[in-house]
Amino acid sequence: LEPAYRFMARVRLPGGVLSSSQWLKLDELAQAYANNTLRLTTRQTFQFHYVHKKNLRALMQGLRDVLLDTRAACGDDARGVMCSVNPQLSALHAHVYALAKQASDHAIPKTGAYNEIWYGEERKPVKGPEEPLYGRTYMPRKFKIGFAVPPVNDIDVFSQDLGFIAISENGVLKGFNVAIGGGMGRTDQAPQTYPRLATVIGFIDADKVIATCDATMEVQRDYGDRLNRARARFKYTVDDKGVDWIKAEIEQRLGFKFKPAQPYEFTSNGDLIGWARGEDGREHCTLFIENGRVIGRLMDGLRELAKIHKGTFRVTPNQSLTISDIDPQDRPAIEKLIEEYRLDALNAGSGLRVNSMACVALPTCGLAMAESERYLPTLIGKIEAILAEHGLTKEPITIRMTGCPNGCARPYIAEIALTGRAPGKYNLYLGGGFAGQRLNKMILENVGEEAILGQLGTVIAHFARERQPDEHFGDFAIRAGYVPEVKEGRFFND
Ligand code: SRM
Ligand code: SF4
Repeated sequence: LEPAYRFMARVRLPGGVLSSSQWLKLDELAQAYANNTLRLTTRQTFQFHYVHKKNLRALMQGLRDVLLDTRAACGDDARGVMCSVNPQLSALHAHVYALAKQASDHAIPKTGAYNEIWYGEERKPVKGPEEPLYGRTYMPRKFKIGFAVPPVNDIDVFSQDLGFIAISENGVLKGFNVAIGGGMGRTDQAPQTYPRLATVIGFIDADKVIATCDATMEVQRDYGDRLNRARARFKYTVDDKGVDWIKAEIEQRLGFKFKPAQPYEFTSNGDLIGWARGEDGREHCTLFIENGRVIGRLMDGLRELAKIHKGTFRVTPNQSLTISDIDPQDRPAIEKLIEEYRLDALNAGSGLRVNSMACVALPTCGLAMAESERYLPTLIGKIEAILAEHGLTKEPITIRMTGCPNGCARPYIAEIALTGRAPGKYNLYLGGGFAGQRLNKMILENVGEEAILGQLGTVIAHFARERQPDEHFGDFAIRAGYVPEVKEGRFFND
């Protein structure tokens, strides 16, 4: 007899793209082996919760039936590769997504151990090194790669260890600006840990993506801190060694130099909610799924939708879902189900709610110190009342909450952020960039709801009175002097 161990399982799903049959299988597995919900994550994939140890193998084998697995979804390796969801740019998106998928397939560990453990396969003889990139010791820590397609920075490219910013001309991909050393995680009371936005170091042609992944990961593999896990992420290697040194080391391994970075512009890091038509005439509908929780009516409706939908689904980097690639003649049937199950009930929510994200936190996350997913919707309701008083209900403002400082909902780039310190207590941050281009800064430490609403009430009233045309809330918080601008991650705790 042993304790009834229960697990979280995270699927690997590059770019968040899946088919209807995959959706139906995930739904079936959630009912059979998890807690009857699916959780869309901030890195465009699915998590199952409360999977009993005795059911883990069956879950993994069920995933295999639809060509899915959980390889490298966790661990000291290249994690789930992200890719912008921008249905309006069909051809460009398809090209960038194909590269993201290729990068994911290339960068995951090659070990046969996964198949032996989960599928019961016999060990196969391996010619040459089993892990050409990872060797016997893997990476010092997790390593995150993402592809953004401007003008939408939905993947928060500056939070990735290695980010690729697509540069295109007339809808045709030219190549990528490369950004290195982003990351969110920090620890309270440990100023040597901090969030950092990735630095753009140059431009590469599209056919150099895989080589750039290899060279950059090798540099982190060889120089990352293997003694102190709290400082083992690439962002600290970049700051400790210096951007120029790291760039030169990557170039040396690549055998060529980066070209100068090309101009680009990001206008938001949110999702394009609602219906959109791609340049190829196909339709896409993005549903705002609050904090990624697919449960009850939503789960039932999406199951029925997957039974008739011939295109794909795309999990967005903001924990929402796009029903993609709909033939215009199939749109009425999809609309009927959306209406019947009220799948888009929250699409018309306030500008704050549709730009919100919360990590899982309690009750399943062992690192949580405060509520997040289960509390943010209520807190938003209270902030919405303040916004309504000032006629700001539709104002798009990003708000993100996490149950601890690890930053799973990428809080340190939100215009308003809360990270948990203890039950009911949070740090409050203001001043992040609306397009994910600037870190925020703590304004209140370890406070409860009353203090949070009091502070936000003051800033929102001031914003309503004195904002400049088109000025975003985060920009205003800095201009009005509530928080100083954080220009570099290493100054985040100053
Ligand atoms: Fe995360 C650990 C959930 C995205 C930074 N994260 C965890 C664990 C596995 C807790 C644990 O280690 O015991 C959480 C599981 C909770 C649960 O009950 O399900 C967890 N992280 C999540 C998800 C599900 C949040 C969500 O609500 O969507 C996201 C799953 C992503 C995925 O599909 O792969 C998730 N985690 C992130 C992100 C955002 C991102 O990658 O874009 C970050 C910040 C970016 C970064 O890595 O810098 C993030 N998670 C962390 C960290 C801090 C890492 C660090 O450098 O300090 C930890 C703790 C750790 O690794 O030691 C962590
Ligand atoms: Fe858990 Fe903290 Fe990540 Fe939230 S931010 S899921 S509380 S590790």
